[in-house]
Amino acid sequence: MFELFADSTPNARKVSIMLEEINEDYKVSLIDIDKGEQFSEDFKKISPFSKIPVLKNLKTGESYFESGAILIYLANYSGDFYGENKDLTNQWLMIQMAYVGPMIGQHHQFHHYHPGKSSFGEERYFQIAKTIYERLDNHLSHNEYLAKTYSIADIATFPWIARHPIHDIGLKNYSYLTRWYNLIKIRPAVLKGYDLFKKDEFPPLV
Ligand SMILES: N[C@@H](CCC(=O)N[C@@H](CS)C(=O)NCC(=O)O)C(=O)O
Repeated sequence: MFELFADSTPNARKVSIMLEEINEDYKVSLIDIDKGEQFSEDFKKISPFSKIPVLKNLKTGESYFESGAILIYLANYSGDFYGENKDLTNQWLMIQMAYVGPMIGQHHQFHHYHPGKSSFGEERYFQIAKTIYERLDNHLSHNEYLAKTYSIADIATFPWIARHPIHDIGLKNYSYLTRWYNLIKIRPAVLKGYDLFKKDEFPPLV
């Protein structure tokens, strides 16, 4: 049994999707980041940088921060979804953690949440997000999944691409990335994990 400290964000959905994929029981505790709940002293004890998600193993009392580290922990814990080749999975997981998430996150800030503040920021991160779509599309033109078989690398990347309506890049123009997105979007565990607060939230259609 696990407790997931989360809000409705892509980084949190990585973990709820993985927990559904490995069929683990979990409860979700809301840390409302719009209200600044991530900065409470109690939460800082389990999340030194005041970030969600955090996962707590209620049997051992151990807690884990950083979504990529949590996915690796759960893959090792369950013996599943590390893919056929761990080294390859790690590479695609790390590019998500170090680049895809942070860059698309900046694109969300400049393009969607705070437009008009910086044309430099808007243009820079729009171009970077577009390049990410192009590179993923190219890789997926000759690979079914990011690391050959469905793995934590796909689970980490999917919730970021699922925010495609606010990216305004046009996911439908990237046919291989769309094929991959649609393949993952219909997995029962993905549908359940995506709706982590049971508010009838679905991955958006392309
Ligand atoms: N690298 C971290 C990033 C976590 C992260 O940025 N979480 C965001 C929500 S998706 C957050 O907690 N934002 C609140 C804040 O920055 O104050 C991870 O993947 O776990």
